[in-house]
Amino acid sequence: STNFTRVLLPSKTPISRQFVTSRSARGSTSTVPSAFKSKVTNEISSNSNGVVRRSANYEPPIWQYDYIQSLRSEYAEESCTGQIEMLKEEVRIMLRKVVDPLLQLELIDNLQRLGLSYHFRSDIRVILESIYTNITSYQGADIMCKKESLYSSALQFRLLRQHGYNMPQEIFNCFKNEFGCFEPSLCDDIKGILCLYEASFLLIEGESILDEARDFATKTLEEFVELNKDQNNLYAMVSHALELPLHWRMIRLEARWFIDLYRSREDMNPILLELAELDFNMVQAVHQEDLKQMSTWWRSTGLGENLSFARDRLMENFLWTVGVSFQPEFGYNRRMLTKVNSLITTIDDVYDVYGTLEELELFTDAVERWDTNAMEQLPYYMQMCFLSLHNSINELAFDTLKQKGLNNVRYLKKAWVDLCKSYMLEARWYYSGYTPSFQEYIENAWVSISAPVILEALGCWEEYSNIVRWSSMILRLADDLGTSMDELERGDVLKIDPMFMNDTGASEEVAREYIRSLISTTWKKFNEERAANSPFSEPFVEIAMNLARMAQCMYEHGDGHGIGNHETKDRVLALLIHPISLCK
Ligand code: LA6
Ligand code: MN
Ligand code: MN
Ligand code: MN
Ligand code: MN
Repeated sequence: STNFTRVLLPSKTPISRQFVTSRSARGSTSTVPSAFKSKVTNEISSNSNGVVRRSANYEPPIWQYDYIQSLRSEYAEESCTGQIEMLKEEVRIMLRKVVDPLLQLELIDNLQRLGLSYHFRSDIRVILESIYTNITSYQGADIMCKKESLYSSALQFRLLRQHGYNMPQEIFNCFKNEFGCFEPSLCDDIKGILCLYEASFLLIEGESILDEARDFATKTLEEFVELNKDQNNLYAMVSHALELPLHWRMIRLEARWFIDLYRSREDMNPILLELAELDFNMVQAVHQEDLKQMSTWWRSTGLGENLSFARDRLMENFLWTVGVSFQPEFGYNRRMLTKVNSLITTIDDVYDVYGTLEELELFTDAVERWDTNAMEQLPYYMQMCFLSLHNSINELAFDTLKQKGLNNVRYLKKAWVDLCKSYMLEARWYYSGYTPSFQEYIENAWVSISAPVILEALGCWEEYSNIVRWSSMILRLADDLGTSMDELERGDVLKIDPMFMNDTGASEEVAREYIRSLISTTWKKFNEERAANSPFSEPFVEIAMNLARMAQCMYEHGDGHGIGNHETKDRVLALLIHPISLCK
C-alpha cells in the first residue's frame, strides 16, 4: 500500500492561499489563489452569456499539418531491408562466436544501448541463461561476491537483473572495507563506478547495499565531473548518467544519443555501428508514416481548430507514443495510443481550464452513460469531445473484437469513467477552494494523470495492478514537477509541489527534492513488481516502464508537453524528423 504521507519537515507558516471569488452567470463560483490573481484575471474571459472561463494561454502548435505531410524518408522499409538483414545475420554470428562472459555481456549492453536488442531477443536470452547457469552451478544457490572487477560484476548484475534473474545485492559486499563502506580505492576505477551506478538503479525497497552503492557511486561520479572537464568519451558517459540513469531513460532517445557516442569509441565495431544507424533510420521512416496518418486523423476530428482553449499537440502526443512503443511492427498500437493521448490532452484541458463546474458534471455523466443520447445536454464543444472519444474508443474495442474475439468495451469505458471522475473531483476541489491532504490528493492524482487509460488501451483490462499504479505514480510525480507551478499560476487545482510547500513551509527547492525522492521510491516499488515471478507479460511490463521513462523525459526541463519548448522540439527533430547521416 502507498504511504506517501510521510512529511519530512515540521509544519511552518503556510504559503498564502486566500481565494478571490468571481461569480459566473450560472451562479457557480470560481476561485483563484490571490497571490496569482493579477495574471489570472487577465486571462479570464467572459462571453456574451456572462460565463466566466479561464484560459491557459497555450501557444499554437509548432508543427503544422502540411509540414508533417511533407515528410519523406529515403529509408522507407523496403529500400534497406536487404542490407539490414545481412548485418543482423553478422551480428547473430558474432553473438554465437563470443565465448568470454565479459565480452558477451559487453556485446549485449552495446546492442541494448544502440537500440538493436529487439532484433536479438532470443540470442540474448540464451547467453544470459548460460551465464546465470554457470555462476549458480559454480557457486551454488548463494551467488557469492567475486572480487575480480567492479566493472564486470556490476555489468553482470545489471543485465541479469534487468532480464528477471534473481541476483542478490550481496555480490557487492566484497567491495566494502572492514568499516562496511565501499573501498575508497575503487574511486580510481571510474568505468567500474559508472557501471555500479547504473546497476544500483535496479534496486528494490530495503536493499541497503544497493542504496549505499548508489550514493557512493553518485558522489564519486560527481567529483569526477567536477575535476575532469576534458570532453572525452568517459566524461560524456558520466555526465549523461548523472542527469538520468540508464534505467530511467527513454529508449529511442538514448539510442540516438549512444549511436553518436559509440561512433567515436576506440573499440567501436563497424558492423554494429552500421546496423544501428541504418536500423534507426528505417524505424524513423516507419514512425513518420504513423505520424502522417495520425496528423490526418487529428485534423479530421476538428478538435484542434474548434477547441481553441485546448492544447493542440499532435506531435508531442506522438512522441509520447514512440517513447512507450517504438518497434516497427507495433504501428497499430502507436496509432491507437496517439488517438488516446490526443483525447486525454484535450479533455484534460476541458476539465482543468475551460469547462464550468456544471458542464463538467454533464460531461462526466455522459461518459458514464456511454450513450450518444447523453450528448443532447452538452454544449457544442463538449459534443465534439464526447463524440470523438466515443468513436475512437468504440473503434478500438471493435478492432479487438474483430481480431481477438474479445469484447473489452466495458474495460475501456470503465477506465475513461474513472479518469473523468478523478478530473471531476479535482474540479470540485478547485471550485470549492478545498485543499485535500497529501494522501487524499495522491490517491486521486495517480488516476487523473491518465496512465491507467493509456495502459488499458494497450491491453491491460484487469483490475489496476501495481504495475499500472507505480507507472501512473511516476507519471504523476514527474508531471507535477514539470507543470504544477504554471498550473498554480493559471488557476488550476493545487498539485503536489505547492501543496508540499503549503503543508510544510518548505522552499520550492526542498519540495522538488522531496518529489524526486518519491520518484526514486516509486521506481523501487516498480522494480520489485517486475522482479522474478512477475505474473505480467514482458511486453506489458516494458510498456508500463516506458511510460514512466517517457514522463521523466518529457518533464525533464519543465512542461515539455504543453510548451513545445526547445528540448521537446530538439527531441522531435532528432528522433522523428532528421535521419542519421551515413557516410559511406
Ligand atoms: C499533461 O497535462 C497531460 F496532458 C497529461 C494527461 C500527461 C500525460 C499525457 C499524455 C500521455 P497536465 P494534469 C498524452 O499537466 O492536469 O495539464 O493531470 O495534466 O496535471
Ligand atoms: Mn488535469
Ligand atoms: Mn491539466
Ligand atoms: Mn500537470
Ligand atoms: Mn532547437
